[in-house]
Amino acid sequence: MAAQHSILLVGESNVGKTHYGAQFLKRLVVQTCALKMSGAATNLEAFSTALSCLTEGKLTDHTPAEAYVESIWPIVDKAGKRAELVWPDYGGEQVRSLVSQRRIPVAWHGRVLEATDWVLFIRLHSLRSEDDLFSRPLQSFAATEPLREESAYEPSDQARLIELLQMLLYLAQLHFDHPLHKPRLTILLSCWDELETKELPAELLASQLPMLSSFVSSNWASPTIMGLSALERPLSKTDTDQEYAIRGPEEFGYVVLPNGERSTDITLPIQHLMADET
Ligand SMILES: Nc1nc2c(ncn2[C@@H]2O[C@H](COP(=O)(O)OP(=O)(O)OP(=O)(O)O)[C@@H](O)[C@H]2O)c(=O)[nH]1
Ligand SMILES: [Mg+2]
Repeated sequence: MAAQHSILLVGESNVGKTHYGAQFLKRLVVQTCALKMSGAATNLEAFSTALSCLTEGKLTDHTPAEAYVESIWPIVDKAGKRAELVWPDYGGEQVRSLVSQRRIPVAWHGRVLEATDWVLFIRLHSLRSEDDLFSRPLQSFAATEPLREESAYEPSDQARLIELLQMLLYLAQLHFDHPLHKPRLTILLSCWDELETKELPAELLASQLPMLSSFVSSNWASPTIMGLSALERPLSKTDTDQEYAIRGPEEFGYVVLPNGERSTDITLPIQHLMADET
C-alpha cells in the first residue's frame, strides 16, 4: 500500500501555488527529478491549463476565489518508495478569510485533520514590513497620535500568518506541550528570484519575520525552511518568453535548500517529506 501524503498547501492569494503545482507536475511527467509519476494522475485540469500557458512562456490566471480542487498524483521516489500526493489548488482568498472571519468552513476542517504534512507558502516580496514592536523601540509608539476611530485595527502581515498557524493547530487539536513532530511543517519562501538575496532561507525568514520565525522554531521539532522559485523569473500574461517556449518550462525553476545550496529539482521539498517518514 502506498502511503498517502495529503499535503495541506497553505498560501494566500498570489503567492505562487498554481504555478508551483504546474511546474511540479511537469517535472513528474518528464521524469528528471527525485520524484517520478508512477501511475495515472487525476483531476489535472487546474494544472494543465497553467502548463499550457507556461509552455507558451506565459503566466496563467489567478485561481477563482471559490475554487477548490484536489489533484491526485501517484509518485515514487528514487528508493522505490511510493506515495499518493494529494495536491490542492484553490483561490488563496479562502486562506485570508479563514483568519479575517475567524470561521472555518467544514471542508477546510476536514482537510486540516487529514493532512500529513503542512506546506506554507510565504512570498516575502509582497508582504508589508511595517513598523511594529520588533522593529522600533516601544517609546516611539507611545509618542504617536492616538488611533483615530475610523482607522480600524488591522494586524500586520506577520501577525496574520501566525494567527493562521494558530488556527490550524487548534483545528488539528494539537497542543504545544512538546515541540511538534507531526504534522511536519515546511515553509517555502516563494518567488525567491524576486528577493535577490544570498542569505539562507531560515536566516532571511528570521530577519524579515522574526516573530513568525520564533513561533515556528519554538513549536515545531524540526521545521524546514526553503526558498522556491517555481518560474525562475517573472513572466507576463500577454508576452511570450521565447526561451521558455523554446526550451520548455521544465528547464526553469529552482529551490534553495536549508544549507543555501541551489537545486533545479523543485520536487525536493516534497521528497524531503517522504524521506523523513518514520
Ligand atoms: N518572479 C516570479 N514570479 C512568480 C513565480 N511564481 C509565481 N510568480 C508570480 O506570482 C503570481 C501568482 O502566482 P500564482 O501561482 O497564480 O499564485 P496563487 O498562489 O495560485 O494565487 P491564487 O490563485 O490567487 O490563490 C504569478 O502571476 C506570477 O506573476 C516565481 O517563481 N518567480
Ligand atoms: Mg492559483
